[in-house]
Amino acid sequence: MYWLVVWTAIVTWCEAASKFPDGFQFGTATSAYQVEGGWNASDKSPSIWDVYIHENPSAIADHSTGDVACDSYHLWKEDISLARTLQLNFYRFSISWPRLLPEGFSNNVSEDGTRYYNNLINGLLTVGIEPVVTLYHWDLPQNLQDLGGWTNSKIVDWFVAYSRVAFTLFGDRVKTWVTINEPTSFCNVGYETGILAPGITSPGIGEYLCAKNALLSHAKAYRLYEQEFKDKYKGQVGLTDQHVWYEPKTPFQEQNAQMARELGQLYTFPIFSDIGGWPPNIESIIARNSRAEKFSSSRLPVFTEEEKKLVKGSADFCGVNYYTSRLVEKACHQEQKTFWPLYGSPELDLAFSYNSTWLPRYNWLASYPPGIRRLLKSLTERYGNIEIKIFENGFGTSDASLNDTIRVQYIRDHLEQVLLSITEDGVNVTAYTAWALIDNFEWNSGFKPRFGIVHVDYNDPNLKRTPRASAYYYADVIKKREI
Ligand code: GBH
Repeated sequence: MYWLVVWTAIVTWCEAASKFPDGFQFGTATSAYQVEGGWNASDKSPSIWDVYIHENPSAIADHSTGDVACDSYHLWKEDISLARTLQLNFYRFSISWPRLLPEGFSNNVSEDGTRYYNNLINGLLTVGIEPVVTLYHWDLPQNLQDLGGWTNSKIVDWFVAYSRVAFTLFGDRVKTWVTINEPTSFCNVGYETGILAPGITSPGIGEYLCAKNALLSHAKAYRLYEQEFKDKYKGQVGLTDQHVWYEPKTPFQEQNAQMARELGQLYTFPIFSDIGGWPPNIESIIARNSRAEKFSSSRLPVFTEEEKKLVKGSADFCGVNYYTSRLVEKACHQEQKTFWPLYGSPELDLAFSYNSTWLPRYNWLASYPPGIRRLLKSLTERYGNIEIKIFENGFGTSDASLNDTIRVQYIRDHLEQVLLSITEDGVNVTAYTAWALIDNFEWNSGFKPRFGIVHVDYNDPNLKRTPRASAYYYADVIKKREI
């Protein structure tokens, strides 16, 4: 009898330990430029990606473009039926700003763009899948870039006007809005190093102008929803950023690792900290560097008290895109024209690398599942019991095969750590998103990296989609709600 009780307890405990809590949501993601194609369909105007890629074909590894990509502009029904086969709880996609607003401004709303996103949203809802909509996943209307894009503070008004159109048109059905995807990435590669569209090289300046404007744009869109839509529609609005977990390369580098984590909070601290504004030690280091370089004021634009208040608390959840971790050490004053969160910070004079045991590795992506748990724990320790949604996690391979055991393992191992965050660390994480639903255009790496749990045959004129082993695995996780 006694043993029976113990046995039952163990079995129940094991079940509980491997089960995701009720309400935990599983999804997959894509973004407009990476899958849609239809770059000049109907009245759509060019985005910065259309222009950048047509003018700089050699900036892309395989000289490909997103002109057609996965042609989801025409094949959206197939994407929905894949999402349905997998029984996803949600599908995260992004709206192409210049498809919805061909002039970038809200004076002219495209009928074709409206129809396209209505079809997608309604199609998903019909098969019981929640649409999660990102407003900005890097495809700015080119005419707004001609006016300075994210470095012009007017972008705040333009973005809020765009958000208003989207909330008005789709808010009755879309309950989860992601304002901006990975400001850490696009402000750096777009306006600092210039390695991705719009290709502006402005070291130490461009990224920070973009950073402040992106935060204000997000916050004002959040406040707009809060004031005019929330009562009616009861949705959630937040931002999702790329998070890299930083560990010290040697025990002596602990402080440097902490500084890297601090810089990694550039977009999170202003929203979730009690005091608001930039992380104070980062703000003072940049001010000090700027003075040493003889600038008359800090290269990092300050927040007024009013702006701090606007941004502080402007999110219903904290979106986390996690792929990889890095080891941190002090650098020797190297000139860097690389993507900061992955390769090093010239501002802090830090160099990043990976541990050789973090396998598998593909390009910049070294798999380190414990990193996601440590990251989630540190966010929770820092900001309290905030709701966290993992809006991207995935692995790229150059191997296009359907039997993607590497990806199955990657997803399984990361899900395991997410579950431990919930059961052991008490982290309030409520969603997991596999990047990506389908293979797609991987920015400057072109079509070579395969991130899809579903294979896309780019040689087939119909761009045939075929689920990989990882898709079947993920569908099974969703069905059983356990790993
Ligand atoms: C995310 O970026 C994006 O949100 C998504 O669109 C993308 O497809 C996905 O992850 C997979 O990459 O490293 O110097 O060659 C993650 C961060 C930013 C990593 C761009 C690759 C390319 C510049 N990515 N970066 S570099």
